[in-house]
Amino acid sequence: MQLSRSRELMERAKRLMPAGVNSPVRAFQAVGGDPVCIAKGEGPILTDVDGNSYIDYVGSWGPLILGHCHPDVVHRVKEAVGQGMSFGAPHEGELLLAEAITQAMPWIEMLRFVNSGTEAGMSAIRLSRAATGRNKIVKFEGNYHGHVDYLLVKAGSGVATFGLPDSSGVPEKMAQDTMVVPFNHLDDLEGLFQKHGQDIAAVIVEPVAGNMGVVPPAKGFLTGLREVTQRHDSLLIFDEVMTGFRVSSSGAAGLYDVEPDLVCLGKIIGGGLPVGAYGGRRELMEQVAPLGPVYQAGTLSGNPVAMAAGLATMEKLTPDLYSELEKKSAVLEQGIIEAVDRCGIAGQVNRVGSMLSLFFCEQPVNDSQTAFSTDRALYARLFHALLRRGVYLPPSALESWFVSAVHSESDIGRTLEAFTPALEEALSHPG
Ligand code: HOZ
Repeated sequence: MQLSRSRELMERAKRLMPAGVNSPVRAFQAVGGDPVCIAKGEGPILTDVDGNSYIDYVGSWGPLILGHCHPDVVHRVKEAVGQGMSFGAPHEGELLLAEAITQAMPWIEMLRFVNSGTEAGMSAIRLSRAATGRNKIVKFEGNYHGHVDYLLVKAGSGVATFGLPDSSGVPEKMAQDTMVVPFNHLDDLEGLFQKHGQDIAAVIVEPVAGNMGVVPPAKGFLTGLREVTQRHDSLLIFDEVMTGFRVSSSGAAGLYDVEPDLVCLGKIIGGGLPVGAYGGRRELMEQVAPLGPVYQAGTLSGNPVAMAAGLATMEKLTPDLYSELEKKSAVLEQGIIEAVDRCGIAGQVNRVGSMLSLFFCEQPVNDSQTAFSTDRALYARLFHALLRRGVYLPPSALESWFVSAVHSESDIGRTLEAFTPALEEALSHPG
């Protein structure tokens, strides 16, 4: 495999950007080696600057449910660019996307567009504190809600990948109102509420955890969260940045039939361009400036090009698309389970719709403790063995894989053909 151009570009990039990247997990440190530098994406395929092609299961970390460069999305983006890159003023595109989102998720009566999932989480927390007059928030171990100071506590994604329990540079004071409990352990949450219930503004959760690998909610966990928060007049915030329009046409809230008070969105609603949103019940959202006292703003918020990409993507999300995604993701899951069995090792595939991940361990993975104690070195070797065979997985065992609508049967078939030899290779060169 020729990677000389990738290596040359990464060497130059490392002098100018930390590890040569603009988001930590991309640096491949969790799997070793240097990242491949991407030249283009088309459908389910990524091509690097040396001309190597890969079947892509990262999908830009979730937004690309329609694959790379879907012609209709590209067309609408081009059209929007021709009308102006940014207005800093209201325009029809943001209204149309807001209508599409609120129709699909009726528990979002009003919303505000922002530019990233981090901003969405940060703003939803601010609003929950203002609305309840309380300061404390509860998050779950291994859940990731962006890189705002007080949410970088026992977080997932890169924070977990690099074993940083809390980020340096976050003053203790900033995190003192953040309380953390294990994901899927309702009893611990109950205990916390017994003690601090009257001080807790909100519980924020990834309803399907996707930043410690994929960890589905245990039966009754989400309804339990709803019940406990309601009983204590605290708010329930679903961080659906990853799951929104991914696990179903109405996200995890729709899939599990639990209505949160506030929802954070991102990824798919921007169709591959930078967009986030937070929204929920009208009386809560009416507290956001300028209607209410909760300040939050952004020069590029509701950007017309990003709104066009998001809307073009949303328009393609039909029931058929979700049932096709489910079918192919199930085939992929089954094929991986068979490959793992064939190799005589222990592995678990966790999957919700088109989000999945593979953990090398004996026991079911249902919280951060089980997710963090799997054989990540084996995952790293499998990652490289598959990369050499033209399959691009997330470069960390603690991230979700994403199947897109344009992965064909043959893409899934080629992936599975590569899987057993790749796993055998990974197992034959331990350490
Ligand atoms: N934290 C993101 C995935 N969980 C990674 C984003 C990126 O590296 O682009």
